[in-house]
Amino acid sequence: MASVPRRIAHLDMDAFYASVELLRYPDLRGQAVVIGGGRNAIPETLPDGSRRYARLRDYVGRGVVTTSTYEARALGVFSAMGMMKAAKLAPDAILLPTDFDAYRRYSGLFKAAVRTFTEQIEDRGIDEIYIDITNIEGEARQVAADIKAAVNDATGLTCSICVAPNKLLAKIGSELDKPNGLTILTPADIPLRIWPLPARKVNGIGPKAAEKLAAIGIETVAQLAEADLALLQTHFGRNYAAWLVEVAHGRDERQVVVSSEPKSMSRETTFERDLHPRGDRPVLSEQFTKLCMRVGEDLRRKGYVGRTVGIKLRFDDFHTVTRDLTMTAHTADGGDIRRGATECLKRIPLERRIRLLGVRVSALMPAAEQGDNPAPVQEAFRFDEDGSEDSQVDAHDERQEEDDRAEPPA
Ligand code: DCP
Ligand code: MG
Repeated sequence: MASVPRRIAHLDMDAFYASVELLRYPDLRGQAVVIGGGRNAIPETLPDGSRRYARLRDYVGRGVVTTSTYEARALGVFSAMGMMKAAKLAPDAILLPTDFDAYRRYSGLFKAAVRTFTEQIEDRGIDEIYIDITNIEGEARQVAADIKAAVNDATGLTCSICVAPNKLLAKIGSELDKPNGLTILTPADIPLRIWPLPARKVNGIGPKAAEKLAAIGIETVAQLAEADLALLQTHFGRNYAAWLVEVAHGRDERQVVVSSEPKSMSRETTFERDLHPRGDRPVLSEQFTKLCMRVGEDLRRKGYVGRTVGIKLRFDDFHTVTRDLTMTAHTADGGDIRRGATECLKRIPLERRIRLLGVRVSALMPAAEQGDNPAPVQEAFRFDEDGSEDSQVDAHDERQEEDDRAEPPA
């Protein structure tokens, strides 16, 4: 029984961080602009209202380019390039600082715009998603055009979309006509549009694999498609070799994995040795602060704020106690989290050595949906009272929320 062919779209925002900055500084449109400076790259507003921007040539330091406008790319300046090297190629390019909060906000806006079409969305990071548009009425080209228009209405930004039979081809395709691309790939397009590409354009063929392929004379996807399976197996093992052959023919059965909103984010630490609540106070205090700060970073990185703070303590007898506190406002600030967590801690009698300490923030919502709520204020932490003795304790963190960046081959 033949199933309906799938229509999978990959959407990737164009020069994302740079494009968000251009919304704020429209006078920079058409210019070579590089994102990646620190505070000293903040533009200065002059008395006449005009702005003075930092130039790449004046940059000193070890920073790297986060992204650049297409005008800067034309001069050879790309993501991850050292800023000093970039300055040699494009000394007149304008340098702006990064503002992750703004990028996260726009990320939330474009994703919300796509969600008005379908919930079948797989989040792949701040500026890209897969969308299963199989069940959306209309020609693929029209659906993609409608999505692009909705994204532009919501954000003022352009994106590139490819619609293909699977995720593999859609991902490769969204880069083919950047910026502002709208690409349709069918199986018939594979020889013409996919095979001429360098093998490393395939998501899952990293720099190392590309290098190994080159060493056996395989530079393009076409050459990979023609390669002898036995040869690939000797160099890459059975699984990866089989996967290479599949992708070279544009085959990929992976589903769009609809990302569910996380319910909570947490960090916890099991100590190398059980810690005494008073004798080891400085270490406990330090670890406690670290966990709170990390959870705050996790929340900010993923674009969430949370309202309920919880802690978990496991004692040396493995007895585990948790306490929760709901705060007056949502936050992603490590200091706020620590104040909330401190209140929780006060409600646990500390009579035994501590084996594990964990901090969790729940009742999450996307930071993009947060209004201008004031941050909650609470009191100080009781491990903090005094103590300067040092203690050799190595802790390891267990990330409970996993990154999903890599696309695992086969
Ligand atoms: N980014 C980063 N470090 C990198 C690459 C990218 O911090 N090495 C950030 C900045 C980008 C954003 O992630 O704006 C999205 O990455 P993309 O690879 O999609 O790059 P752009 O959106 O900037 O450009 P393109 O138009 O090629 O998609
Ligand atoms: Mg992009």
